[in-house]
Amino acid sequence: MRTYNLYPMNEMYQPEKNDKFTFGLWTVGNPGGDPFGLPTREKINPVQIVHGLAECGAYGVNLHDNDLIPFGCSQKEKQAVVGKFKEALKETGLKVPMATTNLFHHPVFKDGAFTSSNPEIRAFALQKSMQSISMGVELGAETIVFWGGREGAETDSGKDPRDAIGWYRDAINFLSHWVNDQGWNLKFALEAKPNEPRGDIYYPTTGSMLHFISTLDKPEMCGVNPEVAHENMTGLSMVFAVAQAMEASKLFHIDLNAQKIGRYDQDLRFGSEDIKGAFFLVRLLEGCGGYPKYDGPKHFDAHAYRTESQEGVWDFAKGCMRTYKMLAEKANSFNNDPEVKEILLKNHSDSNNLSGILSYSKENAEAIRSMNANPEKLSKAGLQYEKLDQIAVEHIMGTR
Ligand SMILES: [Mn+2]
Repeated sequence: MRTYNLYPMNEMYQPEKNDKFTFGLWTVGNPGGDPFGLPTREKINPVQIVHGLAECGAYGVNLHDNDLIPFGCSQKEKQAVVGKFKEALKETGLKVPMATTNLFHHPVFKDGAFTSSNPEIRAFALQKSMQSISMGVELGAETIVFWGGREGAETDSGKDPRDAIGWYRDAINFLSHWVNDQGWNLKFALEAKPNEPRGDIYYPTTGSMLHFISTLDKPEMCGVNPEVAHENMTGLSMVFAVAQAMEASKLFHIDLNAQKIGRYDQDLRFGSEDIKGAFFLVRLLEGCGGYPKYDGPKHFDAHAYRTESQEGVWDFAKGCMRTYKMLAEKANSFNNDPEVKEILLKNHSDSNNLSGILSYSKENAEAIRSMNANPEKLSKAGLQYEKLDQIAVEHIMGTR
């Protein structure tokens, strides 16, 4: 097993293939347009993106169907574009671990795709998803992400949300049965977002997605794709969302970026906001507390500031990966800090050997009922979280 400090300083944070760092075509390919202004840099084509990402040290590239092939293009055009893309993948060794379907850009999806009131549009959304999944399989994708950007409403006068929720379930069930019938071994990763572009979106959080999965025909094939920005938009904890997904063995994919709480979806460079939140997230993903590490792709779903030229886009991409590796190193040093270990050991000690009676049996219920508890004494101890948190800050800042 490699340890970071075996390497000279300047090579310590170089991305490696087994880091499984990935970027979407739409992330480094983002030309800097926003709802108020035109693009600020040239659009680069998918083949150039593949070569650029390979030079940066990324492991893979992800895509929406329409990032690669324009909406409504002919079969012949499609084959030519996909052929060139596959050639670039072969030349660079880049993988396509994840594919997804654009069910939000075209006006036909203005009132939802899987949750459109119009069954004809719901059927078209299925057809587009099937084509997109087929292309993903052709490119080697193992995970299909579903982000329902238009699956929501500005007003609840138009449809009953219970219908919409049911239609979404019908669609995921349909596609999971279809994938199964094709003999493909794919995973579906469902991505939540509270709002934007819709006023409100159904299944607004990772927690609501986790419950939704338990209602599906093939729950074993479905997990979640939490995004830092999406959880933070609601003011919720990304660490808690990811922990719940990991504990349920449902973290199938992850979208790393940064976000100021309560704003529009900023998709900032990973670690550029809330560095302590990013630290505890990386610590979770890298394995801590006796739990294994997450070993799926780590996808940076973010884009460079609008102020940047193409050079700045690659600065952005390298920055995402470098910050992840720096935080992984800091998380490791925090976990191995003797003072951290000592405080945690003390707070978690079971000196009266009580953990055995905390799972239910009739005997344990009787033991709990007749226990001589002393809440006054128990409330006296300070937990030293001030010290623990400061130690975390010192590790992040590099002073410890
Ligand atoms: Mn986002």
